[in-house]
Amino acid sequence: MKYAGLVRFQLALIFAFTLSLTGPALSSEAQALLQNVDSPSPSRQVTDLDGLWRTIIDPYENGYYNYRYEPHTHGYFKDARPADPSALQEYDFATSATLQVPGDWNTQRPELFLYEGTVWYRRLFQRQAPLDNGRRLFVHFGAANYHARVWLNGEALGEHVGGFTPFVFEITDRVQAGKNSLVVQVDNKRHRDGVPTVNTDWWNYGGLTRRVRLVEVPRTFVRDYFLHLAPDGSIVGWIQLDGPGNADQEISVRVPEAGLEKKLRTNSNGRAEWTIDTQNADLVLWSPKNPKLYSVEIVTSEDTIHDRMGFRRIETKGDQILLNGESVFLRGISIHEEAPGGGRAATVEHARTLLGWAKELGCNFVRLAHYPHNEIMVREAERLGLMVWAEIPVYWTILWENEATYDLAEQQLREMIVRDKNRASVVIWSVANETPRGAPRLRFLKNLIDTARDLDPTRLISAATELTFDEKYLHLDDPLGEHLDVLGVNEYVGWYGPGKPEDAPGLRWQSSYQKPLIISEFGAGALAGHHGDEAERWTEEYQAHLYREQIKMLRKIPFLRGTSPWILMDFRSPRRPLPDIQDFWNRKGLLSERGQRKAAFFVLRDYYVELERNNP
Ligand code: GCB
Repeated sequence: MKYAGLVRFQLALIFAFTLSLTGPALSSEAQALLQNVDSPSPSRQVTDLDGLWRTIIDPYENGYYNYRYEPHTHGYFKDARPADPSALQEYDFATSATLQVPGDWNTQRPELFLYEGTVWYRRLFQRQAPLDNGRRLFVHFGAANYHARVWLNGEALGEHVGGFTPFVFEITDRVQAGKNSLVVQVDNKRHRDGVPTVNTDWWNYGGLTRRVRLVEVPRTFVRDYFLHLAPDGSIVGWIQLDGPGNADQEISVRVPEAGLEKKLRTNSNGRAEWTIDTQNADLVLWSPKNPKLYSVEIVTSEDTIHDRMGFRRIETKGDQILLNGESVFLRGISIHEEAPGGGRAATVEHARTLLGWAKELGCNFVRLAHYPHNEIMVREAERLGLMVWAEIPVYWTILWENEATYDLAEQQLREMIVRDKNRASVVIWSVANETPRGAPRLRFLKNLIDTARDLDPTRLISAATELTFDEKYLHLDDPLGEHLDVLGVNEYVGWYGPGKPEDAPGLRWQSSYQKPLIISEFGAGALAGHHGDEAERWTEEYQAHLYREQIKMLRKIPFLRGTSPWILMDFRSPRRPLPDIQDFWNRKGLLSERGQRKAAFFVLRDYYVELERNNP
C-alpha cells in the first residue's frame, strides 16, 4: 500500500514534468526572429551568450534521470548549490570545466573526441525584469546537435530535436531581475529513427555548435516576412506580426536605394501581403557576376527590420536553368560544414575561408551538404555571388515508414526554409541524398517536396539521386525525377564504380526526363602530398586523372547544367580508418584539411575558368 502511494506520487510528478517540458516551445514560424539578429535595429536588442559555458559530461544521464531511470525532479537543470555543508550534492556547475560556445565539444577536449552522449551546459546572465513597456525576450539557439532540452532558472522551457536548424523560446515571463541560469542538456546519440539516421559519412560533432543569443523585441514584433521577385518583375511578399497589437497595423516596406516604398495594413490575423511595382525602379538583379544587395526596411509602429536583400529569379525551361531569364551553368563544389583543421565551422572567418576557396576554383555555386549550414555561410555566399544548394539530412537509409521520422524531416525542412527563404543565394532546396528506390521512400520524399513548394514556390527542388547503368549507358531513371525541377545525381565512375576513371568519356547518359541535370557528386580520394602513378589509388595523380577523365565525359552530356564535385576540403569521418592515408578523414577533398591544394584542384579550376570564359 505504502509503495503504491509512492508510485502514484512519482507518476504524478513525472507527468507534470513531461507536460512542462512540452509546453512553451514556439512553432517553427517564430524562428524567423533569427533573420535579423545580426543587423542592428533600433527596436531590438541582441545579447550574445557566446563564450565559455560551464559544462558537465554525463554519459549515464544522471542529471536527467534518477536511479530508477525516471525523470529527476532535482536534476542538474536546477543548477543548485548545497544549502549547507551537510547537504549532499554531486554536481557543481560553478567549479566544472568550460566549453566554448559556439563550438563542437569533440575538438575542445580529448576525452570528448569520440563521445556520443549527454553534456550539460550552463550560462549565467544578468537581466532587468520585468521588461520595459511590455517588451518581450527570447532565447535563440542557432543549432544544437542533436537533442536539446532547455531550462531557465530550473524551469523547463522546452526541447528541440535536429542538429542543424535554429530554435527559440520566449522567456519574457520567466526571466528574473538580476542573475539568471540558463541550462541546456545536449545529447548527440545517434538514433535509427533519427534524421540523419545512425549511418552517415561525417563526424557526429556534438554540442551548442552555433551561436546562442537573447533577443529582446517590442511587444508586437515582426515575426516573419518574405520578399521576392515575381515573374512579372514586381516584388511580392508578406509579413506576419506577433503580439497583442498585430491587427490593423500600418506597415511600410522600403527599398530606399531603388526609391521603392509601400504602405499597407495588417488584417485581423496580423498579416499583410504586398506587391511592389518596380517599373520605374531600375532594379539591379542579383547574380554571381553582380551580387547586388539592397537595404530593405520594414517599419511598423513598434518594430523595425533592416535586412540586406538581393532580388533575382530562378526557373527552369526544358533542360535549361534560367537565372534572371538567362541560361546558366552551375559551376559548383560540395562543402561540409567543417572548419579548416577540423571541427564544426561556426564563424565568419571559417565561412570566408571555405567560400574563398570556392571562388578561387572559379565557382558560381556551392552545394552545402548534407544538412542546413549555419546562416553565416548562406549570407556570405550571397555577398560573394555564390548560388546555394541547401539540403536536409535525409541521407541514405532512414526509416521511410516511420511517421515520427517523417515529421522530423519535415520539421527540419520547414526550419531551413523559414530561416533562409529571403536569401537570394539559395536557388535550390534539396530534400534527400542517395536514398534507395521504393514506394515508401517515394511517398516520403513527395510529401517533403509538396511541403517545400507550399512554403516557398519561388525556388527549384532537387535531390541527389543514384543512377542505374548497363554496359556503356548511365540511366537517369529514378522515379523521384518526375517530382523534381532539377535532377541531381551522385556518380562515382572510376572510384566506387562502374569502371575505371578512363572509362568515363566512353559512357553515354540517358535521361527519362526533359529536365536539367546537376551532377551533385563525383570524386576520388587522395592524400595531399602523396605522389605516384595515375593508376595508384590515394595519390594526387589518381585524383587529378579521374577529374580530367570526368571532365571529358561532362562535356558530352547535353542536358548537364551544373556540377558540384565531392568535395572542397578533406573532412572527418568515422567510416575512413585506413592508416597513414585516411586516419579518419575522407580524402576526397580538393584541398587537405590544412588547406593544401591538391593537383585535382587545378584541373577543376581550369575547367571552370574555361566554362566561365565561354559562357560569361
Ligand atoms: C557519397 C555521399 C557522401 C560521401 C561520399 C563518399 O555518395 O553522398 O556523403 O561522403 O559519397 O566519399 O563516399
